[in-house]
Parts: sequence; structure tokens; C-alpha cells
Amino acid sequence: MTNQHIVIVGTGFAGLGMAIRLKQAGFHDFTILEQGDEVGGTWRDNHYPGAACDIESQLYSFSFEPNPAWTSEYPPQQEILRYLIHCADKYGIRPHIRFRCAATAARYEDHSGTWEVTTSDGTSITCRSLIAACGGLSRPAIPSLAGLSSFAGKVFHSARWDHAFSLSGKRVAVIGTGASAIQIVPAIAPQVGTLHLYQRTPPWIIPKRNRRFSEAQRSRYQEHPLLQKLARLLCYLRHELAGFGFVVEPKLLALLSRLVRHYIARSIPDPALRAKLTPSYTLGCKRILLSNDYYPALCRPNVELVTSAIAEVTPTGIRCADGTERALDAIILATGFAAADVVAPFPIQGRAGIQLHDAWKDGAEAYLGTTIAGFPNLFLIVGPNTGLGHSSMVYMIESQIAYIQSALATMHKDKLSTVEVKSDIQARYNQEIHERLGRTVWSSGCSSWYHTQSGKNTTLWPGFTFEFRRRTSQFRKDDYQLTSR
Ligand code: N01
Repeated sequence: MTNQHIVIVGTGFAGLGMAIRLKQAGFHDFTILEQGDEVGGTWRDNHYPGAACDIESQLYSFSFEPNPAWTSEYPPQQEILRYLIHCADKYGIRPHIRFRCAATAARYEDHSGTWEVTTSDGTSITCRSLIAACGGLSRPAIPSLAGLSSFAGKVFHSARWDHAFSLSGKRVAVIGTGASAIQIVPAIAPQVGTLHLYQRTPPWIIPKRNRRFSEAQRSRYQEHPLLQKLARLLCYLRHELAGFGFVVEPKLLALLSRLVRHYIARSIPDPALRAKLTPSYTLGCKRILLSNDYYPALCRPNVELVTSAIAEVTPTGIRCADGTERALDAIILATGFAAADVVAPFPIQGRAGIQLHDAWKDGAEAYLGTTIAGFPNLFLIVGPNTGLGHSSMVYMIESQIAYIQSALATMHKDKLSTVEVKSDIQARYNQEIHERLGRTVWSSGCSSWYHTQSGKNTTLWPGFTFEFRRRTSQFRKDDYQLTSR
């Protein structure tokens, strides 16, 4: 057993960013647990054909590590993964990482005020502070479709793509029409024999202006880093402006939807197909998707959009509620992630034996998405209600990292052994954000992964990102119960 001061779980943007900032602040006594064999989190796991970012690279990167080498505004997955690997190497994070070692449980020890983290390699680590940076999109949601396990062909989730299985000439079903599916469908449509896309709800899709960065532009960013900073700032402001429609005046999004209807009309000549692809809920209620090649792919002769509900999966295919059965060789589940219960993907037991899944039985909640009453010295990154509909999660992650760093520095300076958010502070904060969420476009009546089954929005931040940054800029001791060393 080792006695490390801090344990971080995960090496995506959140875990790596945290580790880099800790090192820069002079904290070197930390271990990172990573279940995979490389860093990168969701950008390591989601390598399906067509995987790319739908937020511009300028903003979808660490503020302290601009990348003049991005090849385009919306970089492909491999480039983002390369960037994260570069960050891990440049800042000397690898020696801290235990690869192929998942956190399997964490228990707070009341008598010592420490966390005992057990791992998949059979060891345990004692630490003073535990930082769960596991991400909201790390656990694939497998739909409970009748007969799925009886299917004799190939089945895999979009986040577990099996590149060894050739789709060439095959009869393939894609289930789901979210952000992953709209990237997968155009990428595989030219290669498969037939593609049947099972849609439950059509997404709102707007065109993607994916400019490539020329050699000259990349050199300019390299030589004049300020230019890239300016590009990032402009990109940030553009997104915050869009945030106005999400969190202040959803009617603006209704106006935008008229323009998008024209785009659909221009893209889909067939009126029957167009009707199936036109959403009936307010634009923005589910995540707005960006694509130039999704609608053209749906117009291909080998692609069929199926809107009848799936009744059951049979050993040879899928049968729909209208009685039609389609014979298939492969089923791709582009059905998203278990995100609304943002719990760390392992059991966490806090003070006095309280289990996190019990504390969160009515839906996950935390203070500033980061700390939880009853769980001293536990910090979450991308915790409850930190997600965004309008901008880059990396910005939110950096806000949380700064907050945790401020907490750890306060603990160090004031010789504190534990900090635990006061339950009334947490309750007041959550009352406020849920009142505000009720006025946003996400409460305009659609179902999405933003909500729990009972309808609580546990994933999204109800404001502008600069407000979250301001509120997380400093750890306020008054909000916490403190114990001294
Ligand atoms: O998942 P989703 P995703 N039967 O939950 C359908 C990020 N991301 O992996 O809408 C039939 O959005 C479901 O239907 P419905 C991004 O934050 C980012 O695509 O619930 N269908 C929906 O169509 C994104 O929001 C990038 O009616 C079923 C789909 O499956 C998040 O990941 C790229 C079903 C799931 O869509 C998740 O996106 C990709 C069932 N039983 C992802 N169950 C970037 O570019 C579910 N569906 C950064």
C-alpha cells in the first residue's frame, strides 16, 4: 500500500489538465489511475469512422497549451488524441500514471480523514484527496432491446468500435441519430452494402464550416502566438453569444430553426424523407449537431432511414413495430452514454458510511459541480451540472481545475486535513441552478441524455461559461466545514 497525497482517476482532458496544473503549482505527490493503456479518455475510446470534434480546436484545447499545428477548425479524433498524448509527455505526467489500473471503489476513513482507493490490479492506495476525473461520457449506454443478445451477427457500441470487423458490402444497422451516429453514417455509407438507420427522434443539424488551416496560417500561429490567442478569444465570444439563446432567450433559437428548416429543404429533395428528418421540438433542447455530409448520405440509394420503433432484435435482424423485419450482418449501437447519473463509475463511500449512489438517488448534485456534502476531500471534474450546450467543455474543466487547485492550496497553507462543503450551501446552490434550468431551452419539452429518467437535468450548467469561471475562481472557506491537521 502506498500513501499518496492525491489520487486522480482518469487521463482525459480533465485528469491530464489537473495533473499538469498540480505539477505547475508544486504538488508532485500524486498518482493517476487509468483503466486504459494510453491517455486520452473519451478521445482514446471513441475512434469510430468519422469521429471528430464539433467544437473548434482553438477552443477545444487547454488555454495554457495552444496548438498551432491543428489542421482544421474541427479536428478529427486522431489529432485530438495526439494533442493529449503530447500534453502528457511535455509536462512529464506519464511517471505518475498507473495504466491498466481502474479505480474499483473508494472509501473515506473517518478516523484518519483519508481515502482508501482500491484498484483493478488488487492493490489499494491511501490518499488525502481524491479527484474523480472520469468524464460524463465514459460509460456506453446499451439499449435494452428485446432479443439483442440473440442476434447472431456482429454487435458493437460506437465507443467500442471493432476495426477488425469489415463492414464492406455488409447489411448494417445503425441505431441512434445523435452526435456519434451523424458522423458514423456518412463515413461508412460508401463502404457498406446497405445501411438501415434507426431513428427515434430526428436531431437538429446545422452546416459545419470546417475550414482547413493552410501551411501559412499554421506558421503564422507558430510565429505569433498572440494571433492564435486572439482567434481563440473570438471563437469563445462567438459561442457565448450563442449561449444567449440557450440560457436567456430560447425564442432566438426558434428563429434560428426557421433558417435550419430551409437548410433541410435544400438538402433533402424527397418530401417524405424531409418530413421524417424535421424535428418537432425546439432547436437546442437536445444537443445541436453540425454536419455537411449527413443529409447527403441519407439520400444515397443504399441508405434507408427507418422510423418505425424497434420491436425486437431477432437472431437474423431487426423487426419493427410495423411488422417489417430487415436481415442484417451487423448492428452498431450509436445509442450514447449513461451520462445523467454522472456518478464516478465505481462505488464511493463517504463519511459515516454514506454511499454516493444513495446520496444521489434523486439525481446527482454537487456544489459547483465539484464537491459533495458528506464526502470530504472528494473533488469531481465534469461533475453534475457542468455540461454545456453551447461551448467547449475544456473551458469548464479548466475552471474546475483552478477551483480544486485553490482548495488544495488552501488546505496546504492553512494546515487543514479535510474540507467538506456545507450541506445548506450545496442545497441552496442546487435550488438556484434548477430554478434557472427551468427557464432554459433544455426544459422546453424533449427527452435527452441531459435528464435523468425522472426528468431532472443533472448534466447542464444553466448560464454563461464566464459566470461559472467567476464562481469557481476561488475556494471560499466559508462554504466548507474544515478540520485542522
Ligand atoms: O449519443 P446521444 P451520442 N432505441 O445520446 C438513440 C458527445 N459527442 O453518442 O434522441 C432507439 O446524443 C437516441 O434517440 P433519442 C456529445 O456531447 C461529441 O451520439 O433519445 N434509439 C439518440 O438518437 C453528444 O451529445 C462529439 O430518441 C435509441 C441516440 O441513440 C454525446 O457525446 C461526437 C435507443 C443517442 O444519441 C453523446 O452523443 C460524438 C433505443 N433504445 C459525441 N436508445 C463531438 O463531436 C438511444 N437511442 C465532440
